[in-house]
Amino acid sequence: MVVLANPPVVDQIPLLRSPGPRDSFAAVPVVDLSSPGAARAIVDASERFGFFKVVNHGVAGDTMERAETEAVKFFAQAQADKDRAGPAYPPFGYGSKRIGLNGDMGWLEYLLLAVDSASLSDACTVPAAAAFRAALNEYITAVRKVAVRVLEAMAEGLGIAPADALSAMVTEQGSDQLFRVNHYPPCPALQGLGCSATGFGEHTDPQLISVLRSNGTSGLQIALRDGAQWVSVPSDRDAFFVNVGDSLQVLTNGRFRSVKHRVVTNSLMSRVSFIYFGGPPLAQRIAPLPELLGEGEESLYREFTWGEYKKAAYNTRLGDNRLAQFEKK
Ligand code: GA4
Repeated sequence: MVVLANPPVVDQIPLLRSPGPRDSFAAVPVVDLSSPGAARAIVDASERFGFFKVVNHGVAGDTMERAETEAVKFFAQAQADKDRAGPAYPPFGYGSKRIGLNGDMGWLEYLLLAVDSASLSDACTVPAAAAFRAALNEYITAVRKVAVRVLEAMAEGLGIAPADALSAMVTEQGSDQLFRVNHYPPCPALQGLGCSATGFGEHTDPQLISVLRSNGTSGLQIALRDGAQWVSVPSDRDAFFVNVGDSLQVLTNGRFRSVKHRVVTNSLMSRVSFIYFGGPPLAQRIAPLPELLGEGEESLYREFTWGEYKKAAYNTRLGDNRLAQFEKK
């Protein structure tokens, strides 16, 4: 038995086996967004993994750096000052360790923010600092363009018309876009013990796609073969990582898979990540696109709206299979 001199404060947070070098996902699909083969590569990666990395995306390094610098400053504040920007529920703001409404915990603190059009919603008064807001708005405008290009490439690769059939869902008036800034502080108490604190437990994202960028600290892992194997994704601060979400799995009738992922904390270094979640308006019907249904092929899912799915999602635990209740038996 291991007896710790100073028991860590991680007692409510599940531990995970620390990733070793052999768990690294060297084969993460890389999509060059500026190349003519991007559409094909995106469809291929979305079918195989529901996950890929995007390079040559055209977003200036400065835009990413500024947002990161401001985020680091925000999280470096005294706890009492950060708490004034909370709670995260309802509906938006700063949160620490608690994820969702049903008891999930992770070794992180975060900002959960609403996006209107291409910037933070005015209704979302957090963060208050003008420099941080400006940096986030610049970043959000840029990352949203990447999301739109990826969704347009998906439509092209899938042979769906019009070109904005998917991207319009996340850009039209009333689209339910979210933005999240996560800070995973190091967890030195577990150093050398062969296990790490769970930063963000395993889950799939409910939206169409999520676009993530992190600093140079790794920690993101994705599940291969429906969870039979977890692999760590080497960090790349110059790239974006795209996850297929549950809604896109349904829109493609299961052809694209929403990828299970999680974050493991580092024992020595902070991880900071930004995630843009592209969701549709609440009234959007989520059902397979007719062009993607073969002759006589039926939807694998009961019909629902994004609003219904979102409501159901907030009644689940993070690791639950949220689509299961919408599958046709
Ligand atoms: C996962 C993806 C996004 O981070 C998120 C998360 C949301 C939350 O943190 O409030 C949820 C989670 C996420 C899915 C199930 C519910 C809702 C926590 C939770 C237990 C913002 C989202 O949209 O869904």
